Amino acid sequence: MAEHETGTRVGIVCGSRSDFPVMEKAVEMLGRLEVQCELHAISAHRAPELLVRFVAGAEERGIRVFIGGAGGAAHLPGVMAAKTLLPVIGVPIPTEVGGGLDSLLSIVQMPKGIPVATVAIGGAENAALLAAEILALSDPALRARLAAFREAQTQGIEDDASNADLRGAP
Ligand code: RP5
Repeated sequence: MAEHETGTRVGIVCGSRSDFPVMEKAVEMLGRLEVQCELHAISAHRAPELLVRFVAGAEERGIRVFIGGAGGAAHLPGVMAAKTLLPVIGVPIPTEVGGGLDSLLSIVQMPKGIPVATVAIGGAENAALLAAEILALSDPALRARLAAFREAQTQGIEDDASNADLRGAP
């Protein structure tokens, strides 16, 4: 395995342990793709210094992409993005306000200058896939695993019993 394929490459932070059930789906997806990651609960407002410390030290430890998940006034991914030049992917955590619309707008509406690539509310799997696609730009083996994932996903739909009549159809 090439050196760049080993060690933690994705740093996942969420605002609270209560976000873990959503964000663990990102961990699981990255695991399927054999991408090492680490998951932390660090609130941007309750422990801002720790968050900044984590982000500042991450690149030196091999992290190349961040995923930040938060709910409510979800400033965490924006704060992370402000402190790094690595890409940051934001995951709006579902809440009781319109199913997480508060989180979505807080993350997606970053003012210009500091980008956060935002996925759907609760979209932790897509955040992981996007992180893997970014890493795959310089990792052909990971690109191949992503291609295999896509293929299996499509095959699963082809093989679904509801599509039996369509097999072999033009
Ligand atoms: C945010 O507040 C977290 O990201 C979480 O989604 C939300 C609620 O946090 P807890 O009150 O459950 O710690 O900071």
